[in-house]
Amino acid sequence: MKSFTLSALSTLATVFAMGTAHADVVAQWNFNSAKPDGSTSTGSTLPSVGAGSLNLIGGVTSPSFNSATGSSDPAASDNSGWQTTTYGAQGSGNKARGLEVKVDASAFTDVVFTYDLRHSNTSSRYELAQYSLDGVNFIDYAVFDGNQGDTWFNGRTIDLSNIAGADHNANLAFRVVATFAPGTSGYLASDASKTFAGSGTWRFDMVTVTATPVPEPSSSAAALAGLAAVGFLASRRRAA
Ligand SMILES: [Ca+2]
Ligand SMILES: [Ca+2]
Repeated sequence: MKSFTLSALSTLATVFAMGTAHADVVAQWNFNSAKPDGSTSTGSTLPSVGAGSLNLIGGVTSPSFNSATGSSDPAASDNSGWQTTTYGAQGSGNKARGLEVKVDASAFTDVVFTYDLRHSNTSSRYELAQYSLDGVNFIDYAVFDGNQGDTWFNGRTIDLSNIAGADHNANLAFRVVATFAPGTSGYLASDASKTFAGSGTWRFDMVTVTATPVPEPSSSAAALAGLAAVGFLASRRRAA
């Protein structure tokens, strides 16, 4: 009986641990109309899940929503992406123009930012992903290569799970900005046969922040109380 009880306790503890280790969506933008309307040229920049802020920076504009067929969005129809343009002229605006996301992750650990991006043929081939722990100062994370025009690059990832200061952070921010070709002072076009143009477009979809929620004190207490009750019953059985 004792070994059975210990085994049961162990199983319960494992279930409890698994229950608190899953990743939640802190904020997500799928850019689709909140209510599908059969048109990919209409959509929304409000979070489709969770809460956070989404902005274009450095003078980038968004003239429209467009079809995001080819992104990782599971929507079977009415799948829109956020079309963005007005990037820097050749040789200007390096690392300054793109998209910015801010979230309150004070109740989370192991924060991961992901997005899908479709480069137009004349848009900047290189995208710099950055993060910020204070919402003001940005740190370069990685340069991603969009080396094909009119092609979706899905699941670009900034993983902050091993970054000191990223857990329980109320001022986390992420940026995806156009950057010069590495080691040069100019942009390259995504399609090697084309000339870069600031009027080229980047189309975003599935801009997502996931993280592991910190257990609520109440749910932890309830789980511990449950374990204590099992232990109490077991001890009664042993005593009987
Ligand atoms: Ca729509
Ligand atoms: Ca979409």
